[in-house]
Amino acid sequence: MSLAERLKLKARELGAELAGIAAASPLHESSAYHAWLEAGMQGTMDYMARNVESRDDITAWYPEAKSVLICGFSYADHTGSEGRPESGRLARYSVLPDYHDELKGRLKALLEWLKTESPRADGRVFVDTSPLLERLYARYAGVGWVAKNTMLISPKLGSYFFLAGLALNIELPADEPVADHCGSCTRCLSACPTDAFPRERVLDASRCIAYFTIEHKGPIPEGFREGVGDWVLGCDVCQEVCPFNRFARNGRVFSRVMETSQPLEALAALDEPEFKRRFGGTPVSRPKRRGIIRNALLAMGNSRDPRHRATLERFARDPDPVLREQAAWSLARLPVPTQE
Ligand code: B12
Ligand code: SF4
Ligand code: SF4
Repeated sequence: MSLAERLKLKARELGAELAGIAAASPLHESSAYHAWLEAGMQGTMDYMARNVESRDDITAWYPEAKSVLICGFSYADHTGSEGRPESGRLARYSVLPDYHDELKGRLKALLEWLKTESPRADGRVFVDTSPLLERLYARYAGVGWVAKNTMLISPKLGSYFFLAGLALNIELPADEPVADHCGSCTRCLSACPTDAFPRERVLDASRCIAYFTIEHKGPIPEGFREGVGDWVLGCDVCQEVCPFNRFARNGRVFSRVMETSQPLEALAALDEPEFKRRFGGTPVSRPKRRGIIRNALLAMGNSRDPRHRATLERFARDPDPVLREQAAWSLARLPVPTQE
């Protein structure tokens, strides 16, 4: 068996459902990324405009790179994420322990294994945060196709998987890219609650619920609040409607540590130590307690449930202007109380 085949096999042994190899060449689709930045679709995610030169050329990040191994790790969980009364929803990826450290550890172990198999081999691990267009390298590695909802979809596994990889200083044979299977389907484009796809394969992140609830620090712009619905962290709508997610399989690396449905009153009542205890070490901690409370107050308004009145009234007097304003907006959406 060739070194490339053994490497992919080892990746599977270490928990990856998918593994493929691409050449470490500059990407052909870089103009799409530059157009995206110029249109301001990154919103307040300023880091997306940094290290521009390496996102579409991995050799600017790791000059010795000759090939790129990309792995896909499933986080599917068939218990789903249906909304419940008085509750908000968390995206599927967020109810697990944070994937960055876990996958970094596995990819490091893979690199160590490779070094023993091929002593001149070396490389760098990347998981999400490195300035690389991971989905496009994954496309060239034959892991899946870049779909109309911009997700990388595997015909065998759907899209509920994380990407992680190795930039390698050795040349390995590249896999064949996977054909585009979206066909005439447009379900994801029409299902998006905030109309975040100006066209297929382009996501205006500054309109996406995942961006608002995770990355955006200030008040969520009024025009989008209704669309955010009951999402408290992230959003899975454009994946839930995708027919390829019927092929999703439960992953071997991650198991959920909490429910996707979380009572809104309990979220709003969290103090800092309790927030850390419940959500520390999971993606839910990313927007911090303040972000989660802002999102929970918004979901309360969208629920129009009068049982949230007392909490919203309390936050309408909060010293934090973002929480105060959000609570006032949500209060105005509750039914007017009837006089006894
Ligand atoms: C910034 C970011 C976000 C932003 C912006 C998302 C976006 N679509 O750009 C926000 C916060 C909104 C976000 C949301 C989510 N994210 Co995110 N995110 C990232 C991050 C860090 C960078 C993405 C990026 O570079 N965006 C810039 C745009 C321009 O790039 P792009 O979407 O890849 O777009 C390219 C294609 O559209 C392509 N293209 C355009 N037209 C055409 C035409 C053809 C024919 C082809 C082939 C290509 C093509 O060119 C573009 C640029 O080169 C990556 C990790 C990484 N380092 O890559 C994770 C990543 C993309 N996110 C991930 C996940 C899981 C999510 C969420 C599902 C989380 C959630 N449940 O809330 C959502 C999904 C939203 C969605 N539909 O994409 C995973 C996706 C795994 C997968 N199977 O695809 C990644 C890869 C993280 C990881 N390592 O696992 N995310
Ligand atoms: S994650 Fe949600 S808000 Fe973002 S593009 Fe997909 S459906 Fe739209
Ligand atoms: S819902 Fe349809 S168009 Fe959207 S990504 Fe899935 S197959 Fe492609």
